[in-house]
Amino acid sequence: MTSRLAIELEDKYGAHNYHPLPVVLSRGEGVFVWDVEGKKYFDFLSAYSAVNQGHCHPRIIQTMMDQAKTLTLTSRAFYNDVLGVYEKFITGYFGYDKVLPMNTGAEGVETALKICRKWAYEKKGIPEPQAKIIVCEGNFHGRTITVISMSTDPDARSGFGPYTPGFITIPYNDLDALAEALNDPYVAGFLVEPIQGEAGVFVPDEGYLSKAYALCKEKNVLFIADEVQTGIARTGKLLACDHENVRPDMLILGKALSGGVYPVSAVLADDDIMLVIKPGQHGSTFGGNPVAAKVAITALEVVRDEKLAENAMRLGAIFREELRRIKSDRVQLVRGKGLLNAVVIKEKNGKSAWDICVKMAENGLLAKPTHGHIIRFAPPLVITEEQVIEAAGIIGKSLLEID
Ligand code: IF1
Repeated sequence: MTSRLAIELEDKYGAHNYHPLPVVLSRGEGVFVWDVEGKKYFDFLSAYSAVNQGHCHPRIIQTMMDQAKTLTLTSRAFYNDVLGVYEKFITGYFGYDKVLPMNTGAEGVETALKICRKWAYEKKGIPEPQAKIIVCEGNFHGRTITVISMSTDPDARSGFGPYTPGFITIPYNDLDALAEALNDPYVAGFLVEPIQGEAGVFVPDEGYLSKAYALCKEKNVLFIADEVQTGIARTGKLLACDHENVRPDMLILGKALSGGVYPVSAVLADDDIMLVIKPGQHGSTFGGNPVAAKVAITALEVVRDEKLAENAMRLGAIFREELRRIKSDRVQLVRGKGLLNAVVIKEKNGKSAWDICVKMAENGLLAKPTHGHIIRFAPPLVITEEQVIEAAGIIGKSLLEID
């Protein structure tokens, strides 16, 4: 296999729903990936924060292989001997009564929306089907029809109508707008990313989450956190909500819940919310399968045993400091939390963030532009201080070379 052939094959036989950087990867280990020609790169995307534990983490892979040889899937028509153990583990880990296991992040979001609506009718007393859920401009929660119905991004949304009704959109990081929207008695939930990822790692003002939570409580509205990207140690705490000591009424996890080896997502909530769902009302063929359950336990153990949240917190600060030292007027702004960071890039001489990413790839570091002028930097959390400094050097060098 060569890079050229792999790209030709994808172009000819795959739907054109992505526009990847021209790099063809064939192997990964820790913070590094290698292309088919053997060139080594720092991975500063981490599969959009799915491989927080590093590529092919030996403990996670061993767990997966052991379970794959034993029992892979039973469906939920029967019990299996792993799911309950996982459910006990994850609810203890995050401090909730119950978990509902799914596969992808978008399914986790859909699940939370369904639970929220049902809770609205059965517990809050909103007349069916009038429940509304507040969402934020610039959100990214996945790709299903209902999820894109909440989107304000034309690329994600246009051409896919008719849309699912029942959402109120307000600006992100705007407590007055939230307070105003919460005056509607038919509001059941507020769905929010603690840091907006796709919007370009948009970090809200300090106090936004805790005040938003308090406003929701005043109106008996569920605070639903989409921590699919920000959760599992990425931002320097186990959950991004932990920075403000907010405990969401519903917590959505995905991506790094499996360390990026398998699609595993989950919704966590307490009994008064979760138990509105009765047998037959929601589920998934693969959700909660034994491989997923075992893999997720080990992936979460690795986060704790290797102190990945602490590492992300410490090295994130060093990384941003290094980025701010880069002497290039292309760097307009460095922002982020823990190891979820972004640089806002000034476009000039016809060279955009995309060209910088191509240059960084040449120099051995992979990252992806978002919205044309922002580059997200999110390495696996197993990265070391020396590697962070070396990587920042590659970024700086690439920025200087592009001009
Ligand atoms: C793609 C972005 C990241 C997410 C949050 C739910 C989901 C995601 C907060 C859905 C997924 C992805 C999917 C990926 C690109 C990506 C992304 F750039 F679009 F915004 F990570 F930053 N909630 N995020 O970020 O999870 O169903 O994909 O498992 O290619 O669409 P999923």
